[in-house]
Amino acid sequence: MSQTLFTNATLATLQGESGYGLQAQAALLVDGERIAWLGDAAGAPAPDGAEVVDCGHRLLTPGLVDCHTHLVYGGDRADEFELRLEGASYAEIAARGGGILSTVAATRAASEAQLFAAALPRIRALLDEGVTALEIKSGYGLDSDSEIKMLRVAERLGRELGLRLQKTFLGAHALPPEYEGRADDYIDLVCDEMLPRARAAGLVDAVDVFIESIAFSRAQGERVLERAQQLGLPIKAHVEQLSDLGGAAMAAGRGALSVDHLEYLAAKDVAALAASGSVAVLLPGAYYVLRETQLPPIEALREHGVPMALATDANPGSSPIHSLLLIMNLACTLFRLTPAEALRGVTRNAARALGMDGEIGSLEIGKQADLVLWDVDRPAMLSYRVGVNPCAAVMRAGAWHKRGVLA
Ligand code: DI6
Ligand code: FE
Repeated sequence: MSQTLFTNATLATLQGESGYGLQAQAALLVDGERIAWLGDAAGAPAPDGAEVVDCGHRLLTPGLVDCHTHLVYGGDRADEFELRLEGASYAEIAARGGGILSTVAATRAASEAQLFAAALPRIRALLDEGVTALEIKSGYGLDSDSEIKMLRVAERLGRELGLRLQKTFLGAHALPPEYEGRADDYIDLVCDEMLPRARAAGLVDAVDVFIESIAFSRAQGERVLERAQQLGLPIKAHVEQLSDLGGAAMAAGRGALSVDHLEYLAAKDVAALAASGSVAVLLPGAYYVLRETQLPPIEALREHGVPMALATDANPGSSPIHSLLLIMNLACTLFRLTPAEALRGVTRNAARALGMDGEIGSLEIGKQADLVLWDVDRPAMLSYRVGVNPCAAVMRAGAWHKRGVLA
């Protein structure tokens, strides 16, 4: 088994409950797929045959985790972007059959090969900035075959790129046109046919729902989550993005891995989140693109100790963003997260939002060796700049995927 010793590194371990878990003049040993040792460089083991990498005081962090994406879809929504600039709102466009539904039409029409080819450059953009694990949702198919098609594409992306990937079934993302006026019937279809079929095909790692005025009610969302739990699947939910329907407290009360968006989360529900252990996944990209002005209750989340994660929400409508570094900057600039909270949000807490924190998300002995070496000397540099990619080298499960400055 191959061994790699990183020496002369500045580690952001993300150990502990807050901060970076910084260790200067440190070393880290990878043995096979795992982290075998880390600590003061002076005391580092020097196994025979290990490749030694002198990091030159650069920053070494866990691989980044993008815990909420809609990366697989057909078409694009550049035209809608123009319409919004002419004054139409996201909700108006959705009500006219545009928005999510235009992506549904394009996704249904696309072949698996076309969806795969379209998703590849998007996912590559993420990987190029140090993402080593991610989540991909369905939700633009809205019938059994098309949802399964999307999930198969996600599965193939993970397999061919050698990524740790969570496939999330989001059949209840929007009401398909053929069910207009019959939302409860569609929820029956999701619960009785779509979800069980996708699961039987081995394509579902978690289940999500969109609880919102332009999507499904809290009661409808809860039916889907209940069914998911009957099938033994972890749950999560899009909640309180455009209005407060009380979805976060409901989903958290059922033990959701995460509740996502949260701009309209009521102060009274923050305590419920804290008690549940669900991760609050913040999506500042959608907030930015939609020019939202209602801020999520960051201070209350912080005070109650609710773990906050960040994700791209990469999707063709509300967040055509494929840069987790930009998301970190937006979270600091728009949501006033600290750079330490931002880094924790795309590593440790994002891993927790996927239920994978036992394996990835921090630099700890025994965890999978998903590592990024950055061409910077301090972690705040990652959130501070926009448009420079300092990702110098990436290791996933002990194997090199990018060598940059080390080539
Ligand atoms: N909230 C979002 O921000 C995305 N989905 C969701 O439930 C938007 C999806 C889209 O506009 O295509
Ligand atoms: Fe989303």
